[in-house]
Amino acid sequence: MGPTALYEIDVARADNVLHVDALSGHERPVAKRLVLNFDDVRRAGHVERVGSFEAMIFGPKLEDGRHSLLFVEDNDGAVATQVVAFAVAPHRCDADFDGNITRSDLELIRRSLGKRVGRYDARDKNHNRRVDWHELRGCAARAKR
Ligand SMILES: [Ca+2]
Ligand SMILES: [Ca+2]
Repeated sequence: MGPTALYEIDVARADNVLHVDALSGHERPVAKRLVLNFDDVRRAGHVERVGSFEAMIFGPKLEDGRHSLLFVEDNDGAVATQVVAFAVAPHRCDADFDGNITRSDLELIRRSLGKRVGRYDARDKNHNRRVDWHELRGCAARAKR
């Protein structure tokens, strides 16, 4: 059995082979990036064991602006059920946490002008824990048209 790991994939530049009868060998594969190796998490002492996780889900947003990400492993009849929680910091300006900076993020930032926010809040581009016009201008410059 290989390591238990979490990868980010990007299908944008990969070839769609859904309706291809046979592969030619020249297809462009999905881009894949290692995000988290659970063996590293275990070696660091954050979990006692790493089994096979059955579920992964985003949990509630944390007060500091990060999102909780939960991994759940059932007991397989032998060991205790395990839930492992991580805190995921969003990309700056990605206020709706969808992986892109668009008009909807700018609208969320605009509606938050003047608000105090948590340390990792995506709306706080300049890390001063307050949403202001600097965020709106800076994030607008990064937004997709
Ligand atoms: Ca977004
Ligand atoms: Ca700020």
